[in-house]
Amino acid sequence: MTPKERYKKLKEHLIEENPLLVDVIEEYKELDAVAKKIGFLDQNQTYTESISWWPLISVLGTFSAGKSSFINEFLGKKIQATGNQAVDDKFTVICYSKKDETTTLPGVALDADPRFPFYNISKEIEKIEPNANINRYLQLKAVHSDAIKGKILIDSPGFDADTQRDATLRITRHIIDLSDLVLIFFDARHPEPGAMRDTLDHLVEVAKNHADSDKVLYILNQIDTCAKEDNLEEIIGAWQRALSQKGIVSGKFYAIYNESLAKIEDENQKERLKRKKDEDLKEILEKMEKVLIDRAYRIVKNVEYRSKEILQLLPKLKEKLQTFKVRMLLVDVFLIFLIGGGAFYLGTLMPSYVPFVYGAGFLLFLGLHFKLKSSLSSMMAKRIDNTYLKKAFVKQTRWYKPYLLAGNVSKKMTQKLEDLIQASKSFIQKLNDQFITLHKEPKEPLS
Ligand SMILES: Nc1nc2c(ncn2[C@@H]2O[C@H](COP(=O)(O)OP(=O)(O)OP(=O)(O)O)[C@@H](O)[C@H]2O)c(=O)[nH]1
Ligand SMILES: [Mg+2]
Repeated sequence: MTPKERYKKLKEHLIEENPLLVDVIEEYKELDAVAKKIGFLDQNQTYTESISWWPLISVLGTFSAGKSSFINEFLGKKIQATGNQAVDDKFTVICYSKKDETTTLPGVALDADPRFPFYNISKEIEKIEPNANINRYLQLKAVHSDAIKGKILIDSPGFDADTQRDATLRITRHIIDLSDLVLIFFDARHPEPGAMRDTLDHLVEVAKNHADSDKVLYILNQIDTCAKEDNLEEIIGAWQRALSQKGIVSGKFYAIYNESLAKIEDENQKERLKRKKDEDLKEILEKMEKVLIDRAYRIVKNVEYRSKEILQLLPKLKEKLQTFKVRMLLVDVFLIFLIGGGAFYLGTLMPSYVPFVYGAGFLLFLGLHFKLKSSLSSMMAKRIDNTYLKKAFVKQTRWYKPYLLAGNVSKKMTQKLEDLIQASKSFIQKLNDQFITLHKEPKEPLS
């Protein structure tokens, strides 16, 4: 996808799902233009690719824990099959669609959509299974539901047998890395460690070691099943102990159930369980909403971050180019003396060939000049660690570019970057205003 196509597609999706961010695309375009001019980006690159625009919420956990039922409830539509045996054998990526009917697409469709941070998922799968078919592991569902606007949800196959494929684990790991929020579901019918087979251990291990472990929520589902024996506290206790044995001591623990699937006969139990569930579910849903806001801030702040990064790299680039200039000047002076001297000497020996000798000398000079220029450029580039800096240095020292002009970054460009930083700051202000109004407490109804 070319940057132009990407801007266009992003814009189309944002207009539908998150219109607040539409204007940020213009800032990214300007940023891209400056970065391309200096050489920090190639023509086919764009900073819009350096961040994911849709927050990703993944739902993982043991099989039959109620992951798909939770998602259906959240969407207000039954789009995922549910049942008491292992139902899902694929990861389902769920996104918004303005069309009424739900469309299911094969996993490869993810590559063509700028909403997904999955560009490399096929590569990730190919690492383990060279001829793997991505469609075997991933599918995409586009659903018409306001709840999913601006977000991406992933439903996953339940962790069960030890036969779990390596690829599934790899994808899970990749998904945890990419996710803004991870919900790990457990089943109150089997909360004890025995239910956490090897693979689940692995899942918990990955989530636990994640630098950003705040994003993982541990959810004990189907607590309505505790009503019969009235043992909610006991079950929650056993579950938390099992998790703490795995080294998870902090983190967020929730206990919920799906109201439309539960049958609780005892009214007292019903009230008590519902109170617990309502409280916890509210918090989970708030967290799912908050990732949308956090993403918006990150996307806007990224413009500021990238602009500052470029401003910081510019003096370093100039310094490198200055060194390059001085060395090339020395090379040229040396070549002129050597070749000029030689030509002068030959000219005195063969006066009738003077124009020819000087012509040949000039060509020789040009040849050596360009050869040495590219050698010096690649030699110096090799010693530059920062990839952006390296790229810009190589671009500015190409053989055909007049080296005496290299590094002349116009005041206009630095000004543009300063402007972008300011624009990003006022955009943040705009977000603040927006979300403060959204979060305002409703006024007391007049009685
Ligand atoms: N009583 C009760 N049953 C539930 C609840 N949530 C889900 N179920 C039932 O539990 C079974 C499994 O639910 P699913 O939503 O298919 O579970 P899953 O985690 O998606 O399962 P896999 O995709 O197979 O891993 C279904 O029969 C649901 O109807 C709940 O909170 N309470
Ligand atoms: Mg399922």
